[in-house]
Amino acid sequence: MSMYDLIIKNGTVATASDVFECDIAVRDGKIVQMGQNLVGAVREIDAAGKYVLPGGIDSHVHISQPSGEGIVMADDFESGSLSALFGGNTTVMPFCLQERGVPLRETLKDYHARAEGQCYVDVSFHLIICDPTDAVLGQDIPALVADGYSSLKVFMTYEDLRLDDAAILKTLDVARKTGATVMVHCENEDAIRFLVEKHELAGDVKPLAHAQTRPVAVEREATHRAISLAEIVGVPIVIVHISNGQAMDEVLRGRARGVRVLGETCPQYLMLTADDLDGMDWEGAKFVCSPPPRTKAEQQECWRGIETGVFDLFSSDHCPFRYDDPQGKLSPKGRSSFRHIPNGIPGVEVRQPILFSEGVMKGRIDLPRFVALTSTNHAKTYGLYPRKGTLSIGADADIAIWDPTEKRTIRHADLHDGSDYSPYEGIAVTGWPTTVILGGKVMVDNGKLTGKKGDGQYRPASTHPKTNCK
Ligand code: DUC
Ligand code: ZN
Ligand code: ZN
Repeated sequence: MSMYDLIIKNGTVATASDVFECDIAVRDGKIVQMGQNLVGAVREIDAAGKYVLPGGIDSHVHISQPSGEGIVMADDFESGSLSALFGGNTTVMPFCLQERGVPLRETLKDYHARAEGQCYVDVSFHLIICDPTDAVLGQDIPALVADGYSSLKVFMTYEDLRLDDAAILKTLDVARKTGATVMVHCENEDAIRFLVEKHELAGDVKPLAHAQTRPVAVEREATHRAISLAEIVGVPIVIVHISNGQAMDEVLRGRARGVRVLGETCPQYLMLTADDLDGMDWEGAKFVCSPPPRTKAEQQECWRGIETGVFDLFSSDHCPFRYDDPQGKLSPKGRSSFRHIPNGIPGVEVRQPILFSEGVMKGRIDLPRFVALTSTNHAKTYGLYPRKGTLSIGADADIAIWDPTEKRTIRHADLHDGSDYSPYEGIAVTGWPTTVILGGKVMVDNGKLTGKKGDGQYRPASTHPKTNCK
């Protein structure tokens, strides 16, 4: 009888701290041995010439989320998680959007029902809090945090989602008491509305106006305010999808004052610019997301943040809509003004290949930093570590085997999400996760799907440890 279910041999293994040559043995879904010349498995994978990394954790994805009248998100849990898997991920963290007047637990039940039996990767949920009533703050959130929903997202923009400062303070205070982690979308809604009205009055309704009405100052001011509110309450905070150097500077200033601020950025802020929103006809709608992509100079700033540690997290903010679809970017209302174009772009499958190619292969970051930014820090920040996010004895055998020589040009036709385009179409990358293992099961074997939907499981998140990411 074999001692192990699987041994991955001869690979170069990387964690967030080290790179070393070793074999990894797996039994009953867990890593049970790491060492030289391991033998005795039902199956062996020869990873010579490959990198063996923790499976990616994308802690910022939107799947099957209600998106406004007549608009339908392009991914359900089946397509969204399949796309994540082919991009080398083994866990995703989508959002459960609170509905006004509906108990959070009821809404969560709906999301679980939609995810159950459909997923190709493991799933853990964040809660979007848009109506923090006394009952929600006093009873629902504490009970849900204890049950494994330990991260909350709040918005400073979007008319129907935004919280005012008083509500943000109260939500942060509940997080302080319960050990929950709060993610904040930082854009000043009043400033945006002021600018939107001006553009519409002038008849300027094209997609590019989306970027012009959400300038850097809108994000910088809100970032400063969110960090100040966290400082006042005395609680850590995650600033999500940071797009520019001035918002990064607010993160650094907060840290210098002793506030525990984590920063996240996304591929769109490294690879796209506002000019992409200025496409012919309405093509610019394909790039409408918030905060918007900025300038080449701001891309360089974001690279600085990747390289120097301003950013702890690199997530996709995968929020897919179809382009050529009346329920997507080209809805009748979306065609009437930039203001109605659904915000969000797909990216869960290309997040890691883009950072690997542009970051590791071009020498901007090393492999441990890549692993930290794409996996380990997500697990640490959101209560999944050390079960997930690393390669160590006792951890889930969630592993991505990367071929650093694989060259691909990103084409939506080759991707697995439910959208009909990729904002990254035509970008050439070197390196791809060709084999992906979830809980010891080979889900993608040399580029071929071998797992099935339902192999991915729900994983509750804890509030501890709140380990420092860097
Ligand atoms: N902005 C968000 O706040 N969420 C999803 C997508 C986007 O562009
Ligand atoms: Zn957001
Ligand atoms: Zn988002």
